[in-house]
Amino acid sequence: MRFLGIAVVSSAIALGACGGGGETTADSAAVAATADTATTAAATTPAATGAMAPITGTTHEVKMVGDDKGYRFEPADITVKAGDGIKFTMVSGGPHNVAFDPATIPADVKPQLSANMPNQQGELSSPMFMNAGESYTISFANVKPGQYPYNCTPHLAMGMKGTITVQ
Ligand SMILES: [Cu+2]
Repeated sequence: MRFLGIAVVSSAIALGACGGGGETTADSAAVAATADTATTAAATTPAATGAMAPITGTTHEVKMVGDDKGYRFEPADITVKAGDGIKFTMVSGGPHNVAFDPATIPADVKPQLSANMPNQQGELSSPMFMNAGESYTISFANVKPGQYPYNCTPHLAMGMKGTITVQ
């Protein structure tokens, strides 16, 4: 168990260093973790989020709406720049969520996107939101440029979906 613990700590630090753009190698991070054990990890690594990359740019807003015109994200299609985030706010007609179909997300994008989605209820799926005013923010920091389709699981069949383009 002792060896397992050290391995987890050092990989978390190595990922953090990559996310920050640092040049720290996995080897030197492992040495640092071994030398200074758990205190370093506790001070620098958020619990259970691993390599989550915080928003450094603009936070865009998308509404989750269900009314007599149908179920939708407003706007459904949105373009963000590197470091931006999107705040999804529940307006009406829930439950709504924000879900990416894992089959549509490239393998080299999944780990960072997943790390940037707190409280997932399934792979790349946010919790359900029932009450107006609830919101869920996803950082797209360190998510590779590309087009990522997403949807609301309960209303997918009703066309509640969109595309997030990361530049
Ligand atoms: Cu919905």
